[in-house]
Amino acid sequence: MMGTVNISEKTQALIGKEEKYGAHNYHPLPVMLNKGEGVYVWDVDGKRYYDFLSGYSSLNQGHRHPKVMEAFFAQANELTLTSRAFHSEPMSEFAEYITKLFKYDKVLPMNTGAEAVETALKLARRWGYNKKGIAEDKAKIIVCDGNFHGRTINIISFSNDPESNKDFGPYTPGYEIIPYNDIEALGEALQDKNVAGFLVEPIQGEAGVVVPEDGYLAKAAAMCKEANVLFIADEIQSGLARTGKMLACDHEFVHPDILILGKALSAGVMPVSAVLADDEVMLTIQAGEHGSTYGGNPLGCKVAIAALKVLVEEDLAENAANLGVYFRMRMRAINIPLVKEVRGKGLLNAIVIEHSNKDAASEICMQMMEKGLLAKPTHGDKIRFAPPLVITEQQIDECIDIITETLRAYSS
Ligand code: IF1
Repeated sequence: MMGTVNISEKTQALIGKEEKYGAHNYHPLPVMLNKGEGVYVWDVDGKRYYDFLSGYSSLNQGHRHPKVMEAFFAQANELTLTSRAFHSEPMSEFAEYITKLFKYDKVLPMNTGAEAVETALKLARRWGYNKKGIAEDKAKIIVCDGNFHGRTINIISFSNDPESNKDFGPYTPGYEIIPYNDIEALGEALQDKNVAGFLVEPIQGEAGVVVPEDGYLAKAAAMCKEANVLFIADEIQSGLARTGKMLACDHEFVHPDILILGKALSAGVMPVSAVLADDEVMLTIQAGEHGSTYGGNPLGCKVAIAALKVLVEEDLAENAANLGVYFRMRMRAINIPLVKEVRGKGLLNAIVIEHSNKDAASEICMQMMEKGLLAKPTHGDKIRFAPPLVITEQQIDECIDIITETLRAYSS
């Protein structure tokens, strides 16, 4: 059942303004925020909410983490952008810090996740031609159905979600879609000698937090090695402590040939993304062959160093692992038909809603909003729960009570 959600005059007026002057490429919850701190956000009427979306896993360190903000303001007062036409001290520091942390020879910094994915695909193709000897323009990249890697025309060319790619054609060639979590299908696809890379999300976020079976990533990585194909991990959403390890690949001791990071790499402060690889791959791109105006800017580099240090020093992966087990246990204990499945790893979780009303997940999110918790449905019947990783047990208990109360009320 749908209770009426009361929206203040102030919020309505501001929503009206955004609708009038802003593109309609999103359908946000009817909440108007103007402050964030830690696990909380506040609306224009001063109401406090738990943020259970975390900017789609960009705010792993929480809103405005003090150490990240300190780094931001300190650098903002010195130098924000040089372009890569000139060296900058923060870029040198960032390059050393992140490559040593993730054990790669080099990093190529970009801004958005999609730009980093595009960079990884260009590197894979370059490596395919220059190192593997694939004939010009014949390189193929294998991807999985249900993938989400960004919104550029090239990336949506290999999406199988009509919402992402309908009426944006013609599409870029050179991609093959195989079923996710299907090692036989990967084995088949790897027979093709023109395959340069396999691009995969260790856990599919947008598809509704789809966790592959144990061993899938390790087997896939081994098969790629055997077939002389680059294993490319898109850890933009699953990485950076979100799933209970620094990288989701760490759960299976997989070291990707190309690692793609974004989102929480800058703790929700500004766009910073990065591609990491060893020299054999990374040096197939030489001076003037790729870049970006803001890629590797001094401000983003200092923010990213601080953001990564927070993850390490506060051991947020450990907190995500422990509270994730607790969260899924409590969710499963609700045990009502409305909740068909509870799935996830660390603090990247989702429930699958089973109800005759197709808007049930949305209505449940509206009612959780009323009770002070913000979450969004994904792909209709799933609700993703991804709080900042700094959340405490006491806070998550309060959130579980809100979720449980809402689900039980909706069920009755
Ligand atoms: C939207 C989804 C999540 C990502 C992975 C690359 C990117 C993303 C695994 C691109 C971005 C964002 C984009 C945002 C909503 C959100 C999202 F619903 F779109 F799919 F999280 F699941 N790889 N995901 O999750 O990074 O260019 O956005 O920085 O476009 O609506 P970006």
